[in-house]
Amino acid sequence: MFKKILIANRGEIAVRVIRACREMGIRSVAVYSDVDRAALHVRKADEAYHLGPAAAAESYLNIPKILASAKRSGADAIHPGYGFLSENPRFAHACAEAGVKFIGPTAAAMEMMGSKTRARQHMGKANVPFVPGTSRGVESVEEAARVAEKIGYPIMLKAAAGGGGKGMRLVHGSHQLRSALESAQSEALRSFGDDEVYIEKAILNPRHIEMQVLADEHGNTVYLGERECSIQRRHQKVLEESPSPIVDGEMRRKMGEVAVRVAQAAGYTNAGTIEFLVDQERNFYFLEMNTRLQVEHPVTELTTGLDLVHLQIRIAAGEKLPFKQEDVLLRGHAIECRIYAEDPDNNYFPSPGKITLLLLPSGPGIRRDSGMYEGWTVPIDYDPLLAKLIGYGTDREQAIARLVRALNEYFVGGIKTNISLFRRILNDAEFHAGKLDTGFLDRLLARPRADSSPDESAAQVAAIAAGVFAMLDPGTAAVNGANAAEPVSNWKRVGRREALE
Ligand code: MV4
Repeated sequence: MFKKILIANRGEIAVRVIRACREMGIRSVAVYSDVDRAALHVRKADEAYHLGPAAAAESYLNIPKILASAKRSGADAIHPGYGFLSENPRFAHACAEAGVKFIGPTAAAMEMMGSKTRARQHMGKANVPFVPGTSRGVESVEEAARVAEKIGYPIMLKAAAGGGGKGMRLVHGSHQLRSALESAQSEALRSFGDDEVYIEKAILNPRHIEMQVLADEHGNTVYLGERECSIQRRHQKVLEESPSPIVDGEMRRKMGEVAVRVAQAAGYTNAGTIEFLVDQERNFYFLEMNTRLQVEHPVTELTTGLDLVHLQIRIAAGEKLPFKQEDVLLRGHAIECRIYAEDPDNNYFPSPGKITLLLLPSGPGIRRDSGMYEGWTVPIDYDPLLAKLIGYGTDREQAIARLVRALNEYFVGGIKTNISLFRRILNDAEFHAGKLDTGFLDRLLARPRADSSPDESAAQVAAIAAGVFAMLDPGTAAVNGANAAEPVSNWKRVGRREALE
C-alpha cells in the first residue's frame, strides 16, 4: 500500500482525498499556488509544497512542477481529483515515467475515450447503443448533408475532441448546415486545437444519466448505480441525484451492463463514469466516458455505502475489488447541491471575496464536502465551487425534505452564493414529480421568481441575529440559552469581531 499520496488538485476535492488518506493511514501531500497559501486543503494535508503563481498553467496544470513536488516529498502515488490534469494522458504517462503511481486509468485508456469519435469506433465493436450518426469527422458540407438526410433532421454537430457543449450545434434543416458546420469547426479548433466535427441524430429534451463503474487491475469491472444529472446550467451540473427518478431495476441492469462493456472495451481501470442520453421513451444512448472521479461521486457513495476514494487508492495499489456485482446493493436516495460562489442576481457571475460568517447545516442525512472556512478568501482564479451539500434519506421525498431543512441552516456571509437557487429547484412541482430533462433549469429560471416564503427568510434573519448578538456579548448567549459552561472561544470571538469590523 502507498505510504504517501500527493493530491494534484485544490478545493473541496483535495480535502476529500486528504480525508480518505488520513482514514487509511496514508500521509498526504498538498500542492498550492500563491492564492491558495491559506486554503483548507493546505491546512489539512500532512505536508504542503508551493507550486508558484495563481495561473493554472504555472501551478495546478504544471506537470514538471507537480512531479518535482512528488519527488521532493517522496510521494509514491498521485491523486488528480477532477478537472486540471485528471484526464490528461500526458500527465498519466509522465507519472508512470517518474515511477509515481497515477490513481486513475492508464494513459492509453484515457486517450481512447478522450476522442468522442475514437470512443464511438471502439464502442461499435462492443455492442454498445450509441446515438445514430457518424463515427468519424465529416470532411465536407456535402458529406454532412448526405449523412443528415440519411439520419433525418434535427441533427447535432459535435466536436470529436470536445465536451461540455463546446463546438456543438443543433441543426434543424439543410439550410443551416454550412454555417453551423463552419462555426462548429472553428470553435472546436479554438477550444481544443482539433477541428474534427462529427454528426449525431439530435435527441430532443434528453435526460443526462450517467453510470458509475469501478474496475480493478485484474479484469473485474462492476457498476455502482446511476446518477441523474439533467439539472445543468450552460453545461455545468448544478444538482445531481441517485437513483434517477425514471430508472427501474431492469433499466439499471441494462445500462450497467452496457457501461461495464464500455469500460472493458477501453481496457479501463479505476473509477470511471459512462454518460448516457436518455430520450422520452427511456431509450438510452452512449454519449461519452469520463475517465476521472466526478464531482457528484458522493451521491453514489451514499446509496451504495461504498467509499469511492478508498477504493480508487486500493485499486491503484493493485488490490482486487473486495466485492462482486451481486454484492452491490442500493439503498435510499441522495441529492447533491453544488454550492458556488456565484451571484444569482447578477447572471451567476463569480462572487469571490472573504467569507465573514459561516453558519453550517448538519444533522441526520446531511453531508458537506467543503473547501471553505470562515475567514477564508475565495480567490477569483479558479472554478467557484465552494462546497457540496448532500442530503440522504430513505426515499426521494425524505432526501428533499432534509436538503430543504439544511439549506435553511446554511448561511455564507461576505460573498454571494447560489444557495437560493436550490430552494427554488427543490420547491418546484416538476422537480418533485421527477419530470427532469436538460432543459429543466432553463425553464425554471425563465419563470418569474416566487418569493421565498416569509417564515424561511425570517428563520434566516433570526439565526444570523442570534449569531451576531452571541458574538458581541457572550452574556447574551447565556441568556439565550446557549450553554454558558461553553462560552464562545476567544479565537472565534476575535475572528468574528474582526470579520464584522
Ligand atoms: C446531445 C444532445 C442531444 N442529442 N447529443 C451536451 C454536452 C455534451 N455532454 C453532450 N450534450 C448533448 N448532446 C445528441 N445527439 C443534447 C446535449 C445536451 C446536453 C447533454 C447532457 C447534459 C446537458 C445538456 C445540455 C444541452 C445539450
